[in-house]
Amino acid sequence: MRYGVLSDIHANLHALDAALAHLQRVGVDAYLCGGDLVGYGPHPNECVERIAGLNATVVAGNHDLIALGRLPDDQCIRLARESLRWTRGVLRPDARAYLEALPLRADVEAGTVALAHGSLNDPRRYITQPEQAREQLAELQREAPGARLLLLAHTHRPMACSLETGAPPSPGEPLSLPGGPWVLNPGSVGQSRDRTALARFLVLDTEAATATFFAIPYDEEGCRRALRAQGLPADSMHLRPSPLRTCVGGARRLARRALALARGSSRSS
Ligand SMILES: [Mn+2]
Repeated sequence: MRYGVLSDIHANLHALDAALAHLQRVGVDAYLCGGDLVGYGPHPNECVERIAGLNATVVAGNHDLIALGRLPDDQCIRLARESLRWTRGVLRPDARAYLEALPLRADVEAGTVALAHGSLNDPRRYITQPEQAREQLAELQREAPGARLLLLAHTHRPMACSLETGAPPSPGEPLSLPGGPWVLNPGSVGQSRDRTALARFLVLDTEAATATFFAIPYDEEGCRRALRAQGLPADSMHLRPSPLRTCVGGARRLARRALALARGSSRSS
């Protein structure tokens, strides 16, 4: 089976339609969605309707749960809180009912592929580091020994990590998934956190055992116009890395590397 894997759509219909058109061109048999259909963007009802129309296997994301009032919004940045308040006000009963019915976790292909939003047991947890991904794989193998793939979302950053490798995936090139298990994260369709706004998603081919990541441009101006028309901040669809955030992130990475080096040398001494 060839699956189109989408997540973190965040009510960005312009990005979602570009992603779906691309997936239709490359050809997929079914769709998987890792949640966060709503929040930040101007088209929550339309995005829910699109995903519902795909007959996709979908799990709930933290933004979906906050929009439904099933999770508190105290861990959100102000932009997210305000946009979720707006989302709650405009969500139609049919879209709400669709989101209400979403599970936190789904298994496909006879339990060989697991799908969750943040981590296996917590839609709010960020799995950003290879070591965290490997802990998730160990947990997955304990509870579902037949599982070969864990599809996660939430970080808005693409990830392909196995027990042996954690190299960032290059868009457009099929990555072969020998052995396994693997954690894959397609990145976000509707809210880039990179320098440029791109819709990210992937194609998972379970017969060929490959994953192909995509990062494509879309009509971001159209999305900005729609945000303005709703009185929402026009940059909600693109959280650029701030110099401060980049700096803090860089310092954290350096500290982690130093710690790993120190551990390595203490083991060898
Ligand atoms: Mn998200």
